[in-house]
Amino acid sequence: MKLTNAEVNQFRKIGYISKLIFKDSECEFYKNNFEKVTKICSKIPFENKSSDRIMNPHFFDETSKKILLNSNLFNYAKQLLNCEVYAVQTMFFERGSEQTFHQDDFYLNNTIGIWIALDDVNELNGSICVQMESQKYDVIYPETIGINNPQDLKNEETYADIMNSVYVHNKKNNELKDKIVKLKKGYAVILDGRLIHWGLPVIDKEKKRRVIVNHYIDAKSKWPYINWPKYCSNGDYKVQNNFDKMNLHPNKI
Ligand SMILES: O=C(O)CCC(=O)C(=O)O
Repeated sequence: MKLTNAEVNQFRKIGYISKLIFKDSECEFYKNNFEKVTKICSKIPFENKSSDRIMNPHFFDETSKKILLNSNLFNYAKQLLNCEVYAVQTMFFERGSEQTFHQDDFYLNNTIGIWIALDDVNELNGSICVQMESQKYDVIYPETIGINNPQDLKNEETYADIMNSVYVHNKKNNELKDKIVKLKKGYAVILDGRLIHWGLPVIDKEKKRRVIVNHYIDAKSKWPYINWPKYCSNGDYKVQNNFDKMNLHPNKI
């Protein structure tokens, strides 16, 4: 399947689109799967676990890999980046992350993110928010601010401060507006890697909001991570050094 011209134009204009990806029954199937994945992850001593998400479940979970390699999603990324792509990252969130302002291109060079809601998402359970059209203005790359390894979490505070100023500048000087992402389950937002977005506060802490995020990059993107595989659409992968399926955030460069 391909995106329509109207969808592509909308994406170019505001930096994102929403799109139906999964039927209700598929959402239920995936939620069950990720309940199992979460249990596995809590019991097994994976390296580099994150506290607010499961990083790269496709390393060990076949269902996550199938979602990453879903041909429609691959094709959307190809169409929007207008080049050959690799699938590189999956993330599973059980709850909102409340992550600060960021652009995914900081972490993954020239990327498309596909953020898929398995539950209805809104302000209550901590959806994300986007700054519309911010993909047309300043983009902060690691090299712009002298950061060698963007995946090294010790740089997060410096990066968050800088992104805060970019967001405020865009709002004041370019009059950019925020948009809260509210989706019915099964829908996704497809995000330009340069679009500023963030995790909203979770108002109802009891409420889960299960979300899967896939990332695709331009096949010519910089890729300094020597132990992190890049997947082709047929499931073959390339890795420079060694793919260790137990290391969920292989950030060595
Ligand atoms: O879902 C979230 O809370 C944050 C996810 C996000 O911003 C991202 O995937 O880049």
